[in-house]
Amino acid sequence: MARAFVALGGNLGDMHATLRQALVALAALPQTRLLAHSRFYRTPPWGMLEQPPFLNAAAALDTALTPHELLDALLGIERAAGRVREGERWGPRTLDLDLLHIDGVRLHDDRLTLPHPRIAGRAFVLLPLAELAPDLDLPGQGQVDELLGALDTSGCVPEP
Ligand code: PH2
Ligand code: MG
Ligand code: MG
Repeated sequence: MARAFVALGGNLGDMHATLRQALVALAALPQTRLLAHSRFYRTPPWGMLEQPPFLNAAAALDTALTPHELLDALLGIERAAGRVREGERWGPRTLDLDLLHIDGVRLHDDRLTLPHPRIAGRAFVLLPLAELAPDLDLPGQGQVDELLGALDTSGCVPEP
């Protein structure tokens, strides 16, 4: 089993229902245990500004799936949530599941880079991740709570 961290996000449709359903789907993955999830945060759009606010969260898993098996499983959950892969990069989506990190794994190929290369600088990823693993060291980027400390998080609001 390896500890894995996944970012959840979406800004179309009923995002609360979509994120809750995604957590149920993560918990149901084979050879996998959902350990914890963060609160849900309403966050300002990053990258492409002219789109609705996002709902973001993070989850911690223990899994015996390989990194690519886990990636394929995440893509399957996105598709089941009605994700259509077209339109602009960083544009609106019903559900985005990004594999952030797997303990002990560094890899780079045409499908997957681990750790996810763009965690640093993204409050919408680091804020929920810091609830689960503030001390986590992301090889090549830094420690989660230190990366978060360098950012302005004032636009990110946890849902009650
Ligand atoms: N995802 C993106 C682009 N911009 N902004 C926020 N706030 N949250 C996201 O999850 C997000 C984004 C592409 O994956
Ligand atoms: Mg993403
Ligand atoms: Mg993605």
